[in-house]
Amino acid sequence: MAKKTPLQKEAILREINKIPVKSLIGLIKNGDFNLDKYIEHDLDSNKVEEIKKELKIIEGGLDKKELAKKIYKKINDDKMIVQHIQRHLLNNDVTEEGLIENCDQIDENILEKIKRYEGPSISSENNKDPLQFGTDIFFYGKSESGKTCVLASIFNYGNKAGILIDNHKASIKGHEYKDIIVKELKRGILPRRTNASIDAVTYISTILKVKENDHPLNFVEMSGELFSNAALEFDGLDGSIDAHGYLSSKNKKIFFFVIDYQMHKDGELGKGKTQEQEFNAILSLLDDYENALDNTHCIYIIINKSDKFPSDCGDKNEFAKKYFIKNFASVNTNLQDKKARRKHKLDPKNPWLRVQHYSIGDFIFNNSYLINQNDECPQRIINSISKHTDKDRKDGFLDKLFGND
Ligand SMILES: Nc1nc2c(ncn2[C@@H]2O[C@H](COP(=O)(O)OP(=O)(O)OP(=O)(O)O)[C@@H](O)[C@H]2O)c(=O)[nH]1
Ligand SMILES: [Mg+2]
Repeated sequence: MAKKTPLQKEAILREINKIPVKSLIGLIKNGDFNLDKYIEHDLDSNKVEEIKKELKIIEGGLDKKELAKKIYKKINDDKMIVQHIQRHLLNNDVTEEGLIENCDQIDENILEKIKRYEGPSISSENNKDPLQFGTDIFFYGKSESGKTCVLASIFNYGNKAGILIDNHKASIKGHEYKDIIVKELKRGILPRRTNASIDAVTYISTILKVKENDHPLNFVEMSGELFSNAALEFDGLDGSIDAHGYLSSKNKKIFFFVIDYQMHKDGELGKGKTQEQEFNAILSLLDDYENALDNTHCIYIIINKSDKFPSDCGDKNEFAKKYFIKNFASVNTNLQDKKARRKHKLDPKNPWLRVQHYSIGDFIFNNSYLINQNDECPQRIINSISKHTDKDRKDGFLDKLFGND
């Protein structure tokens, strides 16, 4: 077998846990890698054991000190996630004292958190209830752009501030899901990827109370992959964008287009369309839902993960606006065009299009563990939503809800 090129090696190490053990052994025999390299790149421990057995590598044969050094470096370079650090600790690849001594971010307190870390425990499930009367809030954006995190952070802040009250008459499954992701977020644990199936599309019904006014809201949770699949299907037959008919409901709407700043800055390395291409595709699909757009209070462009903005970026919302206009020019033109076409229907006091930065807080360990929650972002967004939905009150929307008309 010909030796792998450095690029091929890099690709293999990136996807190490997807490669069959047999091939991994072949690569060692071929002289491309040694087992240390695999361990350093977080190969699952059971696979490591299999390889050791096969190659009769005995414990102690590996240079433990060298391996530990590489692990500490990876942690310090912010390239290792909390689950992998925990596993290296369990495998005795590193010691507790070694972590504290050699890793800048790890002290006694963080070490305890690593030891006690448990992954996220729940996935969203369709709640089967029909959508409640209120304003529906949709999140669109690529997988991993941070939609579920934004949702959890809004609820976390809203509950803490006492302004989001569960509407238990509906969306029981949605509430169960929301309660758990919020509880876990408080402990630094981030939600798992939302399943890319219509069945995982759910909503959480809540009442936003501002100045003793009630604003009923339905937050719709959906996976980015489902959104990507919808963006690929242009024949109009694909129902994923209108899962459970939520998009075509008569309710008023708010859209969050979540743009992953970090993904864009890193060069959109993932497979499939870029974020810009996907948003344009989604906007074309939304053309089939004229009513939804006509009934839309606001489209928020969320430039997400703003904790990764340059430290000298100045005002984050200004930076986000400029970033969007410069780097997502075609999406901006597309949206401006949609806005111009319904100019006469729009609320002159509240912009139909808003660009906002968002960050759920401060992270450590390659964005896998949240150490501080940001309250400013959810507060600003909730405030803004309440201004848009205030118009519903003036239009008698709530009277309809409570049957007073
Ligand atoms: N730096 C930073 N990273 C974030 C932030 N929010 C989310 N992340 C990272 O992005 C990852 C994905 O977040 P999710 O909310 O699960 O993404 P999603 O868009 O819901 O993904 P799908 O469910 O697959 O569509 C998280 O696990 C974090 O690592 C943020 O504010 N800042
Ligand atoms: Mg999600």
